[in-house]
Amino acid sequence: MHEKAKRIQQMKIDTAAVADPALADRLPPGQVWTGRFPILHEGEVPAYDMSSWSLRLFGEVENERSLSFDEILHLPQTEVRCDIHCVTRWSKADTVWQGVRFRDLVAGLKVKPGAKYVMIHADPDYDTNVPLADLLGDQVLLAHSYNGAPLTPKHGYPLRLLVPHLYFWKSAKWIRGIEFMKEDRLGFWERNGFHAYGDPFGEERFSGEALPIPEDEWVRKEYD
Ligand SMILES: Nc1nc2c(c(=O)[nH]1)N[C@H]1C(S)=C(S)[C@@H](COP(=O)(O)O)O[C@H]1N2
Ligand SMILES: [Mo]
Repeated sequence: MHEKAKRIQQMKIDTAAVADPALADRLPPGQVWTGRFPILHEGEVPAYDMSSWSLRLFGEVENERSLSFDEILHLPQTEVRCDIHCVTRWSKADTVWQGVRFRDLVAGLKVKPGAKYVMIHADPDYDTNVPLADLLGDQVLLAHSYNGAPLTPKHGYPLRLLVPHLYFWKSAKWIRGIEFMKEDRLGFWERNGFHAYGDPFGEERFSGEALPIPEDEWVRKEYD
């Protein structure tokens, strides 16, 4: 096992799922399972007046538009069960989310053929870039609920992205805009040293030199 993961396991944290050998091949290198749900973000948790909230869809599309929350709830609804993997080394197995598939959301937009990348815009001042092809899969959701209940404010109420196959910083909370782009641009963490793509199984944590994130940092953060 990865040395760092082993040391983390030896810390007295809730790693109930770690002992389950059935999960072993689902754990990316350098990660440790947690039964908790850590809360991580930059800045303050935003508060919303839902009558003025909207999700703006723009850039390389024929039909730019803004959707109200109500319109999103009227799109086809999907449930996704997935593992999630944060670059600060925690992974959580079998999380269950409800929302609208990204591809169902963009179905009516007429995305232009030149659009190859997407910038997800989120509050407060957060953005992250993902290749368009990665967002079209079965498991990519605009999630409004977790375990059948609306997202809590700290986990992204009213709407967050869920891209389970990439590190969890790509799963922006409090999303407000989806921008379709011809060329790739870097988002917030990607400009600050994180990998542009972020495949957990390839351990694509950083774009250059490893950032000095203590391996047990997440254990000291808030969680529920
Ligand atoms: N808007 C916004 N979304 C964000 C972040 C952030 O700072 N701002 N942090 C990301 C990171 S690094 C992680 S690990 C996850 C954490 O989500 P959680 O708090 O629901 O566990 O949110 C991601 N989405
Ligand atoms: Mo993260």
